[in-house]
Amino acid sequence: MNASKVFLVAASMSMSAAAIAAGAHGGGHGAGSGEPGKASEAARTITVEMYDNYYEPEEVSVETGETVRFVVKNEGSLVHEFNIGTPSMHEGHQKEMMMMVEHGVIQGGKLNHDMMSMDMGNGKTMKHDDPNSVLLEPGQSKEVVWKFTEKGDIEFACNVPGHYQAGMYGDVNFE
Ligand SMILES: [Cu+2]
Repeated sequence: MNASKVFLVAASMSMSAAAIAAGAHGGGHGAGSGEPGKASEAARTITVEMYDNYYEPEEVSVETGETVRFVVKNEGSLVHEFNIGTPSMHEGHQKEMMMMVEHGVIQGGKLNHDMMSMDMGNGKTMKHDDPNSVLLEPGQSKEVVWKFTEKGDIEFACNVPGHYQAGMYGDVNFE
């Protein structure tokens, strides 16, 4: 085998590995940022406080493969979200959140729970119960247990309309 052939084989191998990785990322909500974690596997708890419109802490550091229990508290006066995802996932979710505001599900500092469980006519609801996020009224507190399966461009963000744009997001740094 000459040198150029070796290079071709190596290139096609790395390309197929990339294609497999891309395929694994093509799944549903939460794909690309990790997966729901088991509380029993979380070695660490990070408390995240939400204010109008920022997080405390502003960023977190995790290890690849680590499961973290986030205790999220809304200390602000508006409804806020804590959502773990890639920037493009957040962008997509912001459209859904805009719809929630338009339908009166999110009303400033309140959530309309009746409206959230109402059938939107296609068998879907605006329940907002994805494992990678919580949507909280002022004073509420909930947990998100998340496993950071691989290194990536991941942020925690609030996708209530205008909040991300106001700077309500933070980086997940991989050690
Ligand atoms: Cu917010």
